[in-house]
Amino acid sequence: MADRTAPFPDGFLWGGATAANQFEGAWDEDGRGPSIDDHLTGGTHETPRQLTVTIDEDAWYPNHDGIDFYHRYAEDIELFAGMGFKVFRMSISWSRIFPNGDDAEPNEAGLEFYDRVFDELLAHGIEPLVTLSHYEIPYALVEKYNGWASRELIGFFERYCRTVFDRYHDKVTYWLTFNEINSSVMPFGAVLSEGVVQGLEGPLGVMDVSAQVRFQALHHQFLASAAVVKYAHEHYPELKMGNMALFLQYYPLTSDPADQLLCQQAMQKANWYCSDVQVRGAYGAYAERVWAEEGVQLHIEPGDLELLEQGKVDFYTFSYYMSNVVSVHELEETSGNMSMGGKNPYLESTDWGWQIDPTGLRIALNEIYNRYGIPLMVVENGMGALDEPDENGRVHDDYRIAYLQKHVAAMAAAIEDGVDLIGYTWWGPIDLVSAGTGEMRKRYGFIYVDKHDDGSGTLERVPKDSYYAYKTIIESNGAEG
Ligand code: BGP
Repeated sequence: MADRTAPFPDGFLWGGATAANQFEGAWDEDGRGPSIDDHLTGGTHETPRQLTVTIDEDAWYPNHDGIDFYHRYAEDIELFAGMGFKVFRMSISWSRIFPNGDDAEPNEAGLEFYDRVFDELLAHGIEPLVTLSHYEIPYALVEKYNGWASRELIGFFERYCRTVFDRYHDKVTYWLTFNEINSSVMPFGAVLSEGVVQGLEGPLGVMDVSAQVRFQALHHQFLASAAVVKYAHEHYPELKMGNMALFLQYYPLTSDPADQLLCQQAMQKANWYCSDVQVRGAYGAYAERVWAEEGVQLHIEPGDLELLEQGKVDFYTFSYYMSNVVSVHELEETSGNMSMGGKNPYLESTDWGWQIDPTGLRIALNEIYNRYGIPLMVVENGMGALDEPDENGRVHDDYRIAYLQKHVAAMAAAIEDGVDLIGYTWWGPIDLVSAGTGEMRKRYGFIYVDKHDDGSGTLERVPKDSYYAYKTIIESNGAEG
């Protein structure tokens, strides 16, 4: 891949992406309240994580420890700087700032932690990119209000966002409202994304959250997102506000027109339903059909549609891991899990059944850019794998390097297609807790962390071979590596 031409623009934002709950640890330090993730046990690919209403002293809750970024942030940022990061995506833990979500005053110790992290990043020339809500809400809001099912959350979220904008606006330019906001269009996403599980316990992903509740909660999140984008634009016009979508590129399995139609409708529901609201400021024309199919009666109050219009984002960001296949005909499952999509005979999968498809990234970039015409950023892309350190503790992850190189080549091709792509943040540049399964062994990092699924490990950080490959890519602005 050494002689790849490099269309990446000067100032392209190369970096990595994380989420507070998956790597900070220190879950109950310095006044932090528990978030929904602190009520999720560990799991595996085969056995889902369990949501427990009461935190069981004897059970293992991986998000409680994360990888201890809370105490090791200086060392970790030094390692990121060693790869040449220009940007670092992280989230603020809402319950570090407002421990119960609806508190009247913020927690100063929580605010000070993010001051220290942003200062450290800026001292290394790394731009912070901050997600305001990355799959977590204060657990007290789940208990009291059933999460985003309640319209009252809009006001609590606004207060939290105003607090952090007022505090950090001169340190952080790039902000994203909700991580993978569209994940709750699919039933599996509602727990983490919306916290709509009051009183329910059980396996993550199979909890019975009705479409009525999921779509209504999403409407509340759209309003909250629009309200804070509007606030930022009015008070701090230099800030850049983005959405964040889980992008699923769908393909029809056959040339049967019925498959093509199904594919178009899957793209509308999974991808465009949320982005149209956040980028264009209005529900798409097909939304009525989606609500009818789902049996949803959306409650829209006077003024809601005007607010959506006033809170349009400045740039579009998304995660990209895989593509999916749909068909009216019989489909083979991949990884025993149809939510991962049907099996595509042309693609290989990761150990977790995620179908690897760099060409799909080029297609997605073209589709999104030609629909919206605003700058794009890929804020998650990566490969979860079982890494085995050798006898010297080194990980030779050529599979991850190959994945990275192919996706960088796909982005280069999309830029040559005319797409305005401004950045790329690899998911989990340092090993961290998996959101879906709670595992540590599902590793994405360029940096190995000695931490295991039984909670053991020294937490020592060791660069993998991919660390040096990414460094070369960044140094050459995508021309080599
Ligand atoms: C996205 C989430 C991340 C991250 C990633 C990988 O859906 O935004 O939080 O975890 O997926 O998923 P997993 O951790 O389940 O492998």
